[in-house]
Amino acid sequence: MSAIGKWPVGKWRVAVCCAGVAAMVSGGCTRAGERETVQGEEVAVLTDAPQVPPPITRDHPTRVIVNLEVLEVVKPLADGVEYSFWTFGGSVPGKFIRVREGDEVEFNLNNHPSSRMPHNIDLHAVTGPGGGAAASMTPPGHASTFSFKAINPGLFVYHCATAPVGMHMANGMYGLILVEPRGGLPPVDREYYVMQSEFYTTGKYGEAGLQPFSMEKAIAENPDYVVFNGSVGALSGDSGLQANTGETVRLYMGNGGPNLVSSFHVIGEIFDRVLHEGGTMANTNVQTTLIPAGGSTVVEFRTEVPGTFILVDHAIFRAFNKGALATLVVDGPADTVIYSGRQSDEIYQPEGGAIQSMTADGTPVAPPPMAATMAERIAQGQRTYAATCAACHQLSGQGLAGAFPPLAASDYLNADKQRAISTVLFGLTGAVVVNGESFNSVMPALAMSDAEVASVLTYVYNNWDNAGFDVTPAEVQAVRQGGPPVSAAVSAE
Ligand code: HEC
Ligand SMILES: [Cu+2]
Repeated sequence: MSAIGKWPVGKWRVAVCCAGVAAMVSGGCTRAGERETVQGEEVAVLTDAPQVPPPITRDHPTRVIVNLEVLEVVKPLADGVEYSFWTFGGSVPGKFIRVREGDEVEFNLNNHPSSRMPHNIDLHAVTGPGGGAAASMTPPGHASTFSFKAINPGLFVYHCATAPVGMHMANGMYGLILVEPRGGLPPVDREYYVMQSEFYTTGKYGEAGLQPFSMEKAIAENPDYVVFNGSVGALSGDSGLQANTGETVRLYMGNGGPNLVSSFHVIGEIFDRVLHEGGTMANTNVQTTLIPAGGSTVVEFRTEVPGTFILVDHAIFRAFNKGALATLVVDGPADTVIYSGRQSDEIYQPEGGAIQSMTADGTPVAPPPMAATMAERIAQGQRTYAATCAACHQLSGQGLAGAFPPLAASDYLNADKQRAISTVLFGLTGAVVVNGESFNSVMPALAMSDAEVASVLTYVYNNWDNAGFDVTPAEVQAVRQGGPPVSAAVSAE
């Protein structure tokens, strides 16, 4: 793609030529309050994310007609997971709208006859009560019209504001409208539209089937999914963003919330320029930028080296456990001065390097010497317990209410030695009841040797009013050879 638009680079919305109360955001010299004449009329080009309508090349405001259709659709939220989305234009986020400062916008909101709900729209670009919400309340099979003048330039969120507002937003009703400043934005090679948002489902993350909205989780602000552009993986693999080396990329980023603030970051890139909160102020050389719920930001960067760059919410569990990941693949020749890639890989072994490790493939690293007797196992197990288990189950085995079950006097633990061994070897997920209290969480599989597992469990069994069992390495080995329980994922009790 070649340079977009016709504006001089470097003229970054600074009112250099206007004195006093000049229109700060303008490349031109029109004074604030002074109105340009509206000329002509056109129908707005609307696009689905990640595409953005072409830049506006007009040097005057016009009457822009926006036709936006509300559709309720069932679509994938993740692999095997479906959701009934309420949308502005058929997908999440809603269509991107692009107008120019000073434009008069005639807004037609059409609610498809197949909808079950009335909907409306509150555009943050509107100066007027409710941002147009009351004027645009539209029952299924109806169409409403209102108009507004785009007074302030910037990147604005729009969303449905029909009660219950939170639910309409949580179901996908938000998008972005860009009001370009009079002088336009500096040209770039690529522009993309990305919007972060959360979904609250009755099932856990990844639970298959059509998932209903969970009002309870939404009120608790505890989403199962945090995604870019409406679903897990919407912007990765073949659908990821693309660029070539040496290009400038501009991302129009929105955050539909409904609850969370995004700590937006691109792994391996630095934002050369950020239009803070989608307004006029430009910050430079930024690593991570905040996008408020119901807010936006514009980031720009130059692609210097090829590779895959990952867009994340740097509240990082959202990225790796809830879906907030997208990719930008940059093609082109390498520049080893800017980034060398791996230059060497040698063994590093500091003295006494008995580092506790939880390796991905489960292979234990550097097993400690074998404890021969039960007493030795208890002694050795105490150290392992403090180093590995206490972080979650606490030093005296009392656990943490609501999060980690107790190991002290645990009926679950004492009922079944093999099951306890299996828990440490293979991990445990799903609902378990310990001493009458239920837990439904995840214990990770811990990469430990047979001897370590034997020791730590012998220690646990011989403390805190537990059953006093001895657990030998041979017993652990037998359970290991049997493999993880078939229903490891749904597990126990
Ligand atoms: C990262 C946190 C974490 C660590 C570390 C951890 N556990 Fe757990 N453990 C849990 C959670 C969470 C559960 C409950 C899992 C569920 O809800 O399905 C659990 C359950 C158990 C249970 C069964 C329930 C009970 O209370 O009797 C046993 C036994 C157990 N852990 C032993 C251990 C031992 C021994 C270690 C150390 C070698 C250990 N755990 C390390 C989080 C942890
Ligand atoms: Cu709605």
